[in-house]
Amino acid sequence: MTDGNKNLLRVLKNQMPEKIPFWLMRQAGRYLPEYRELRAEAGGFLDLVYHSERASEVTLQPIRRFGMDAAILFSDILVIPQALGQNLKFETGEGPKLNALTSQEDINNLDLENIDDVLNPVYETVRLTREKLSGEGFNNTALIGFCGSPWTVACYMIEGGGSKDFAKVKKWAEESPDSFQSLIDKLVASSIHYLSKQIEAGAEAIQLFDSWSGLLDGEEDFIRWSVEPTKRIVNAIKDKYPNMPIIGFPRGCGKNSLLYARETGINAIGMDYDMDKRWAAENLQSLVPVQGNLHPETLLKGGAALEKEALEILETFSDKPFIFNLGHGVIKETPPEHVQQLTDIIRNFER
Ligand code: 1CP
Repeated sequence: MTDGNKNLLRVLKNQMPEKIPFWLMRQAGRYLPEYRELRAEAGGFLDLVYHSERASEVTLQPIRRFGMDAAILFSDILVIPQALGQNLKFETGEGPKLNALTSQEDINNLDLENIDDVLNPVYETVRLTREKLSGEGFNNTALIGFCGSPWTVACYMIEGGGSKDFAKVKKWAEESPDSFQSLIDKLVASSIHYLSKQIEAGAEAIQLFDSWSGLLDGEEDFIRWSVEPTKRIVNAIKDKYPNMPIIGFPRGCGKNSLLYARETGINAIGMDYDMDKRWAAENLQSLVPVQGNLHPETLLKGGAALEKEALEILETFSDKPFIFNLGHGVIKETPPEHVQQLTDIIRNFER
């Protein structure tokens, strides 16, 4: 099978393969015992990310068990801040911790020139994973590369980690938009470089994670900080690689997703679990193929609840190009058997 015929890539070209493709955000991770084992061998999370051989194994683990239609590179959106020179740590049981940016000088000090010194192992992971996918006969599984969208990455860089209200980044963007823009510009440039290198190493599609775009509730802010930077990245990638499909995931942005789908140039849009399915099928899916949006807690529950919601999603979206996914990442307590149950439901579904 030639690569462009993989079911997931066909949907991204707005086609309707017979079977609905699926993958799950955070499909590689702590809910899998084989992941926990490799993670313990590696030491820390970042040791796993920058160890190309182990990272490629982790990427393939869910594919070997469940045969998803996409493997997603095992890395993190925060490797970009680290590559730009910001200190990054993952403490066990907690989220990421960065030395928060607090001044324009901190932004000026971010160094774009040497990011590959840090990121080279990630490109090697992509290359190795692609090689193993075909070596192991996963000829219908596409390899997805990714990065965080500039707004979301900036959120972590300014807050110094996750946050309840993201007050610091909102204040910076509102009170000093030109200064904030200079950070966004650096993130746009580094993302274009980073994605280009992933594509050259073998990524067959790209996903942009804008996990915090929902904080930008006003249309003007949403356009300036989510839509515009995304559009610049999409344009630059499409200039170099015209056929490279790009999925955008503007989480939590509700009806602003229409603006995002119309203006950014992405090929498909990820829907979070709060997205109203009927509304999305009528309004969003007529613009671009959609991906989503099973609630990760329903996957955690399994059983009849899982069957009901999964079938509802399949029935709602299967008339037009559609990729089944979750509305956010797999929860770490999820029993792998529930992922198998979901796999069977999707594979047995006939449109
Ligand atoms: O202990 C562990 O093993 C770490 C848990 C973990 C994992 C498995 C983190 C820490 N990152 C990852 C991998 C990861 N992160 C992937 C790999 C591919 C896959 O999906 O299977 C991807 C695509 C990401 C992307 C990512 N990292 C996002 C965007 C998606 C989302 O969740 O909204 C974000 C926001 C991050 C930051 C991050 N990394 C890790 C955590 C716990 C977080 C969230 C921090 C927070 O907001 O509190």
